[in-house]
Amino acid sequence: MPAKTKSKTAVSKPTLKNIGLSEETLMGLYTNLLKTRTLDERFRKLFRQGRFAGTYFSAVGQEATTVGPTYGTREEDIIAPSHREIGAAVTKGIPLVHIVAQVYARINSPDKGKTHPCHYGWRAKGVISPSSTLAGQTIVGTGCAMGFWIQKKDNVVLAFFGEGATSRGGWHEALNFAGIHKLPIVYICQNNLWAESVPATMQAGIKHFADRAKAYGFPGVTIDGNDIVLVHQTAAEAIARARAGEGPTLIECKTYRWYGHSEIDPADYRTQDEIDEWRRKDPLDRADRLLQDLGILTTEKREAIVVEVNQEIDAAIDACEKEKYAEPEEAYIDVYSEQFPVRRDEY
Ligand SMILES: Cc1ncc(C[n+]2csc(CCOP(=O)(O)OP(=O)(O)O)c2C)c(N)n1
Repeated sequence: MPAKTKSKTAVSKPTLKNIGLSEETLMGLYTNLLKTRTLDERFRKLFRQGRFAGTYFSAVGQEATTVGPTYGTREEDIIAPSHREIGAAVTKGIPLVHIVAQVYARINSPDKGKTHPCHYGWRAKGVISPSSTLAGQTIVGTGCAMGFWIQKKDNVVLAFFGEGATSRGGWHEALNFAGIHKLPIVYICQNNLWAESVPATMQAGIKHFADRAKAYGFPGVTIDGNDIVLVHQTAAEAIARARAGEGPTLIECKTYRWYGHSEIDPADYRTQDEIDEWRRKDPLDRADRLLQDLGILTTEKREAIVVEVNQEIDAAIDACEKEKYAEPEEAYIDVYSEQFPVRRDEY
C-alpha cells in the first residue's frame, strides 16, 4: 500500500465517479460525523453544568479518524477502542442511551457505571470496553483477531489508539505477534500531535508513526486524518486485506484534538496559531463542503439531520438522568469470568 499524500476532498470539481463512493455511503459518513460532533459538544456543555461527574475526553476535531474506518464494518467485526473513540461507538451502532449512560456512570450503562466516562463498549455490537492502561485494548484486540484466525472467520478487528500509546511495550508486542501470524486486524493511530502535554516530537525519533509497521512486517501508511473520504477508503482497503488473510495494516491518521486532553485540562502548552491552523482543517466542514459541491447535501437536508440528531440526544439524556447509580456491591459483579474458555456467543 503506497503512502498517500493527496487529499480526496481537494480534487477539483468532484463527482461521485472520481470520488469512488456512492451517495448513500457519503451521506452515511457525513451523518455519523455530524452526530458524533453534536453529541461530543453536548457532553462538554453538560460537564460544565455539573450534570455528570469525573471528567470528559472530547474528540472534537478528530472524528473522521474513527467514523471513517468504522462505517461499513460488519456487525460481527470487533472494535478495540481507547478513550477518544466516541465516533467509533456512534458509527458501530451503540445506542445513544448506552453512550450517554456510560458518561453519566448510571446503572443502564453497559458496564453499570464501573469504569471511565469515555470507555464506550457494548458486547452486542462487538465493541470491547477499553482498558485504562494505554494500549491495553490494542493487546486485547489482537487477541480477538487471533480468535477470528483460530475460528477461520473472515471478521476483522479495528484497534484504535493515540500516538502516545505506541510508546508502550505491550503495543509493540501486540503488533509483532499480529505480523508473525498475519492476523485480521487494522491498527489505527490517531496522531493528534499531543499525548496530554507531551508533543509527538518528544514521543518518538521518527516523523511518521506508521513507519513502526516496517519492524513487524506489514504495511504502514500515513494519511490526512481529517479527510473522511481518504480515511474511509484507506481503512476499507486495509480491512479487505485483513479479511483475505493478508494480515494487518497500520494506518496513521494525522489529526488534532481541538480541546484539552480532558475538560479539566486548559491545554496551555499549545499555541493559538496551532489551534487556529487545525480548526481551519475541520473534518466536518470539509465533508459538508464536499457533499454540497457534489450536490447531495442541501441546507434543508442538513437542518433535518441536525433536528433528528438533537432529538435523539435529548431523549437519551432525559432517559439517563432519570436512572439510578449502581449499588456498591455492583463493583464485584462481572469482574472475573467463572468459566474458561468462554465461547464467542457467551461473552
Ligand atoms: C500506561 C499509562 N500511562 C499513562 C496513562 C495516563 N494517560 C491517559 S491518556 C494519556 C495520553 C495518551 O496519549 P495518546 O495515546 O496520544 O492519546 P490521546 O489522548 O492523544 O488521544 C495518558 C498519559 C495511562 N492511562 N496509562
